[in-house]
Amino acid sequence: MPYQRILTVQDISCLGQCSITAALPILSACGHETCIIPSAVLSTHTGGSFSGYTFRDLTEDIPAIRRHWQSQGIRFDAVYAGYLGSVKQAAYVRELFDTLLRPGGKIIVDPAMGDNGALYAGFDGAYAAAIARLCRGADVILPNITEACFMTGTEYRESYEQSYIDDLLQALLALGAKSVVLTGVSFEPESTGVIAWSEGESCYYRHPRIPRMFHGTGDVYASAFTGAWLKGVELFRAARIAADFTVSAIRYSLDDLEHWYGVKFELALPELIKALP
Ligand code: PXL
Repeated sequence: MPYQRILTVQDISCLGQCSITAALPILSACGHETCIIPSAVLSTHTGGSFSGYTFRDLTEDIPAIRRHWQSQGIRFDAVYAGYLGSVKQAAYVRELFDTLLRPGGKIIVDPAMGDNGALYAGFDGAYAAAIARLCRGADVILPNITEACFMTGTEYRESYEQSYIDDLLQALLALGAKSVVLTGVSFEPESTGVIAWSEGESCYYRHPRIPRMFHGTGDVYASAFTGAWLKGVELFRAARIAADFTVSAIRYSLDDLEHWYGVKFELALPELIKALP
C-alpha cells in the first residue's frame, strides 16, 4: 500500500465541507500525506443561499510557495487541482505540474466550476477555457456534465442518450487527459452514475439518485477517487469506491434539513477506509 505525498491546490472555504476542508481529511483517511496550496480563502463557499462571503485571492502566493519548495528540493507523487480562484492561477498550477512532480508523478484535475448547467458565481467562459487547457497532460480529470459542457463547448442537456455522453467523453479526451471520470451521468430518473474512460475502455457505474441537491459532493467524490486511485486501486474500481462513499455521505445528511450547505462525509470515512486495500 503506497504512502503518497499529494499536493492539492484548491480554495479554503472556511465553512462549507468542500474543497480543502474535504480533501485533507479524505486523503488522510486514505493514508496519504497531504500538502496544500490554498487558491483563495472564503468565509463560505459561494453556493446555495450564502451571500456576502469574503474572498481573499491568493494567486501570487502560488509561485512564491513553489519557489520556496523548489529551493528545498521538495517533490510530490501527485498534484490534485480543484477549485481555483482566477484564470491566472491555472497558468501557475501548470508550473506546479512542471516543476514539483517527481518523475512519473500523477496529475489529477477536478475542474470544479459549475453544476446544473450553470457556472459558479464569479466564473466565466475564460475561466472554463483556462481550466480546459489545464486538463492537457492530466492523468485523470473528473468533471460533472456541466463542467464537461463548458470546457468542450457542448450544449448542456438535462436528458440525453448514450450517444450524447459518448460524444462528450470524446470531446473531453480531446482536451488531452489520459483518463476521464464523468460524474452525474443519468439515463433514468431514479438512478445516476459515473462513466470512467481509460486506455480505450469505458465503464458505467450506476447508483441510486437521491432527490436532494447538496453542495461539495463533487469535491468529496474527487478526493475519495484520488485517495483510492493513488493507493494503487485500479481506476474503474476507484471510481466505484468514490461513488459509494459519496452516496453514503449524502445518506448521512438527508434527514437534517438545516444542514444544506454540504454533506456529512466524515460519518462515511470508516466505510471508505474499509473499501481500500
Ligand atoms: O464545491 C465546489 C466549490 C468549491 N469552492 C467554492 C465553491 C464551490 C461551489 O460552489 O463556491 C468556493
